[in-house]
Amino acid sequence: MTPTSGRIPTEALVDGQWLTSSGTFETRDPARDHVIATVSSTPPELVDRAVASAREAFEAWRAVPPVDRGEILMAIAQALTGRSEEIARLISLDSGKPIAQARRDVQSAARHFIFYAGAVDKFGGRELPLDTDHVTYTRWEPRGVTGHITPWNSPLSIPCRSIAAALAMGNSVVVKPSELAPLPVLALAELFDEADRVPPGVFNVIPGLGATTGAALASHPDIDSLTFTGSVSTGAAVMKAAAETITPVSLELGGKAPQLVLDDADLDKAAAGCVFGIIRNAGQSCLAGSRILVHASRYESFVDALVSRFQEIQIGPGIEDPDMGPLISKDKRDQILRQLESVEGTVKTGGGIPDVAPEYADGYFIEPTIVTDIDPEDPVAAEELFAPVMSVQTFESLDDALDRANDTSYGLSAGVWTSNLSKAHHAANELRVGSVSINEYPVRFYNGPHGGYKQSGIGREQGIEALLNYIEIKKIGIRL
Ligand code: TXE
Repeated sequence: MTPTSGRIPTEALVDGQWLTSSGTFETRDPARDHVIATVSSTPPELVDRAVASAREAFEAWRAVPPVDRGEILMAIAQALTGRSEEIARLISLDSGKPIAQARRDVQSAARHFIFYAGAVDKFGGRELPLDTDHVTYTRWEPRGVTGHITPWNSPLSIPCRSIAAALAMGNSVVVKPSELAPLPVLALAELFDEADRVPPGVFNVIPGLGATTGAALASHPDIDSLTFTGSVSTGAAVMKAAAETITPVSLELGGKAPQLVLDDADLDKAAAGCVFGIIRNAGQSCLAGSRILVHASRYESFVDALVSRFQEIQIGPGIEDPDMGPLISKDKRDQILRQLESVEGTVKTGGGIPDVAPEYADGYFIEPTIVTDIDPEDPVAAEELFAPVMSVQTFESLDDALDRANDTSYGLSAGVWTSNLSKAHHAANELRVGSVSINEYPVRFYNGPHGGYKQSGIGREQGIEALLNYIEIKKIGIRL
């Protein structure tokens, strides 16, 4: 199957040139275990060139008037929208995402460009009232060369949210997409390459493996900021590398989102929302609602409702738009199956490999799984699995539910299901997470800040708040 009508770039884009490397890696279709493309693995010397070209281009880009930068970003949004179906198919094929969710990934990516295109001439420094003998003010200035290390689960919208913000503020970009689904960012690179008015070197893409290309970017001494989305352990490694040169980092890491189903919740809506919250992208989302906490009085009926919904979930290749596609890799699927075999709890439904059409028999599919009676310390209940696996536990009171919800090293997201406004607000205030969704899960909005408490990260991406990741603030005082 040809995922796009045009060329799929597989090389690095450095200083406006497509460059191959002798080393390569393969990216696979998770629904078939087929190689889709062989991609250049950018060696450290070429990472150096990419950073050097971004350094040189930065001087030209920062001098472009903000309103012109906005027009250029808007043109990228239009180019993305113009090729949205083709790119959505590429996302679905490379990451396994159902095509409807892949289309949404392209739409979100375009919206990030539109949002930051509109922000360029609306935000900046301020005058600070001091006295009549001075004029004092602040300026927002771009940081310089920004590095972006991005994941595969939303392989276009996650890179675009930080790339668009960085470019809007006048920074140049070097992005390393995940080796597990690098093609969508390479398609974006093609749009940048074709765009008018983007100086070469402003936008560079260096595909490659995390341990080599990623590590070379994270430890590069001439990077002025690093944005990373991925696992907690790799986030910690990136932060350590950045510490050597005091490079600021923005980290969006994992989650283990609780969903609190209170005794007054609409159980039907809560069951539908909890199911969507875990099967969306096959649970491979930092927002995945994997810890269901349900009031003891509703426990049995709620578990029954979840189980019957799980048994209706259609599983298949993303490109055929099922409810749920495959996991990203065979290793990951097999690791989850092993964890479910040894879980201290009851597997109510799922726990195995589903039946799929024979041509997809080698795909990395897994059944959506519910585990009850689980030890809260069991890794299935406590750790981010990045799979369509939920645990269901009970609570007796709202305070009990909030204590359990907060009893984790993660703090990215939580859901609350209730018909009581006071309880909803109380829960929203007490949950130690970066985003709370009430009576829908997850409530997603591209224009609000996204990030986590505790080990779920540092800083926020998206929205106006994210602009602070991509500026230095200078204060200036003048004696009159
Ligand atoms: O993540 P990694 P992986 C979580 C999720 C998932 C787990 C592993 O739990 O199961 O992480 O996924 C690059 N220096 N999330 O292996 O390793 C790598 O090439 C610099 C949560 O994909 O964190 C890729 O581009 N870079 C999540 C990126 O880091 C390195 C999204 C992420 O890879 C590197 C994805 C290194 N030493 C996974 N090693 C979310 N928050 O949404 C790897 N990389």
